[in-house]
Amino acid sequence: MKFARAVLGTNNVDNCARVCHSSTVAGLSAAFGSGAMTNSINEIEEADVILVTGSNTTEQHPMIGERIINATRKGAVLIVVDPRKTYLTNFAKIHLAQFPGTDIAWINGMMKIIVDEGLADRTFIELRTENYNALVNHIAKFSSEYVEKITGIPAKDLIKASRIYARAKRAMIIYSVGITQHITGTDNVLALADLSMLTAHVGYPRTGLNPLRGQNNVQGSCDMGALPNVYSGYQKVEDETSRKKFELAWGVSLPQNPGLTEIEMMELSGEKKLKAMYIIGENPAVNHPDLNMIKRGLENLDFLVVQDIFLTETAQFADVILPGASFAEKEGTFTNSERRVQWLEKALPEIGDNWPDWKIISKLSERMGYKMEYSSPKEILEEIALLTPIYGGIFHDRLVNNFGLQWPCFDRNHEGTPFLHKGHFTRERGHFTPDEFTPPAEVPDNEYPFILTTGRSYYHWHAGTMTYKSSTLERECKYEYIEINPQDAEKLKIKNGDIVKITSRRGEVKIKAKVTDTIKKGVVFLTLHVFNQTINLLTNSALDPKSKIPEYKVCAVRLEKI
Ligand SMILES: Nc1nc2c(c(=O)[nH]1)N[C@H]1C(S)=C(S)[C@@H](COP(=O)(O)OP(=O)(O)OC[C@H]3O[C@@H](n4cnc5c(=O)[nH]c(N)nc54)[C@H](O)[C@@H]3O)O[C@H]1N2
Ligand SMILES: Nc1nc2c(c(=O)[nH]1)N[C@H]1C(S)=C(S)[C@@H](COP(=O)(O)OP(=O)(O)OC[C@H]3O[C@@H](n4cnc5c(=O)[nH]c(N)nc54)[C@H](O)[C@@H]3O)O[C@H]1N2
Ligand SMILES: [Mo]
Repeated sequence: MKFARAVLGTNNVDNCARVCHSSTVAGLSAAFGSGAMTNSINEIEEADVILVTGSNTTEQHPMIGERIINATRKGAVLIVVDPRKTYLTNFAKIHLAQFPGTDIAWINGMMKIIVDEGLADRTFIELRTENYNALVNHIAKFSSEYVEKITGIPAKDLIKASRIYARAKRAMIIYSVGITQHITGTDNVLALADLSMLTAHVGYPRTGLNPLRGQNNVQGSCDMGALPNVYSGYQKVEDETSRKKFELAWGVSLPQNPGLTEIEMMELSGEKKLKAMYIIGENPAVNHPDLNMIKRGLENLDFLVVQDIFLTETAQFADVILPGASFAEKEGTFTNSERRVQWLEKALPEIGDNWPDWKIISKLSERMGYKMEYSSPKEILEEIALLTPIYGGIFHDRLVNNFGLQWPCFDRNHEGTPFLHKGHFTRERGHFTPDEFTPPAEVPDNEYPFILTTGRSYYHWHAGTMTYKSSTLERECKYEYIEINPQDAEKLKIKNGDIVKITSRRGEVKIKAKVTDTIKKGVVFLTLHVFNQTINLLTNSALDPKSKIPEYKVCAVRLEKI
């Protein structure tokens, strides 16, 4: 039953809840009481200032990237904080290039400048927040010079960016997994939340904190409780009233303690302490950190079920493979980054023996002795509305032939919510959380002198399970590269196109070099879609203790030309 709870109503179940934005859910929930994009996507074009950090928006969220560019054409000032010169930096007034893993330092530094220069919004702080004094005491040591030493961001640029952000009437922060995939992921998010509250840049239209979610239905998966500590709508497993409600509705008794996250499960399985796993719509054998550890975990299971639309690398470890139907072969809802629940019609008949995920799960449950008698996703949505206050007014007939509804949408008469925290936060007062700067789990040393940061490119999707099948994409992008700064390349005598061996404490990978000044000196960048190679042999599975997100964005490596 616990598993069924995790996937009810999600159309394309994915693990993104854990690997991309668990820190967002933990961080924003602690600060505001709700962990989601506070504004709507269309509001971006009307902002006065946009601060983008840890998001390569034009490549990874192109529709949103376009709106940011449109905003700058209408006069908005853009600030980009990213270790790489992303395409967006062409439109930015300021680009701050920090070392990966140093975000808390520059955010605390900005807050100190804002407080020292009297740019904090005292009325907002007084009326809507708590714990301000603790924050002010804590940030005192983050002088711009100290921050420059940690981050590599010139003090004068940080001061300039702080003034622009604080003085704006309507300022938005946009971030993605460059912020969350760190051992301090939750603290990074909390620091951004503090920055937005300090300047009253949250709780209004065109003004807020906006995590861009990854997979097409990751927001929906989180909303439906595909996290080990909550039921749908972020109702806590540990909260007795919530639990009793679900027990009553489902006629079973439910566990009182939160479950485990995926990396924790893999580690336990590696130690032979976990016996079976059921993996739906994800491919950990390629996409997850420290792959030798992950493979040990998969191999040591007594029983593994994989449910996917393709025969993945992970499926090679499976005892049973269940063929799911793709998005086009089924109907149901997707919830996007701006909390918008949209209905998708079925476009194709089911191919071969494929079944929609909800049907496979229901039938499996029945065979295991618990009847799940849903006739369609429409009916599942009715159960969601019944048990999930923020989805309380979301029904099939309200979603068809329109653009859907944005939660919270409490009842049938509720129109949905374009922006969050109007008048008050979900938790009444916004909570300032002083955050300590902690270096990444692995920092460069003599043996491994470079910081490796990983991410994606425009052309492919993670392991390429789906995109490697497209000849157009193959034509556009034949190779992936490791990006190296020209000064570093010169020292190592590496030229464009040379094959480079990259070694970390966990593994090695060989790949072509791209010498480019879009990357900061001392830092190298790899995408995770390298055909026939698994770059996650290199990455570190160190976890954020608060959200259990792995530190994909920083590990230490050595480079050799071969
Ligand atoms: N084409 C394509 N689009 C995708 C995907 C895909 O695979 N292909 N995947 C989807 C998914 S699941 C996700 S989660 C999103 C991710 O979307 P993004 O987060 O935009 O993608 P990434 O490339 O992982 O990293 C974003 C940026 O973080 C920067 N960065 C690296 N280290 C740090 C750091 O320490 N601090 C900060 N502030 N920034 C840092 C990188 O330089 C990069 O520009 O993309 C989604 N969209
Ligand atoms: N080094 C490094 N590693 C990373 C990251 C990084 O930045 N750096 N980012 C991490 C992030 S943010 C993410 S989200 C993960 C992505 O990791 P995964 O979620 O493992 O990535 P995908 O390759 O998108 O896998 C999705 C799987 O779902 C299947 N699928 C698609 N539609 C359906 C469906 O309707 N039903 C079923 N049953 N299956 C379906 C696809 O065939 C595919 O095998 O990678 C993480 N790994
Ligand atoms: Mo993601």
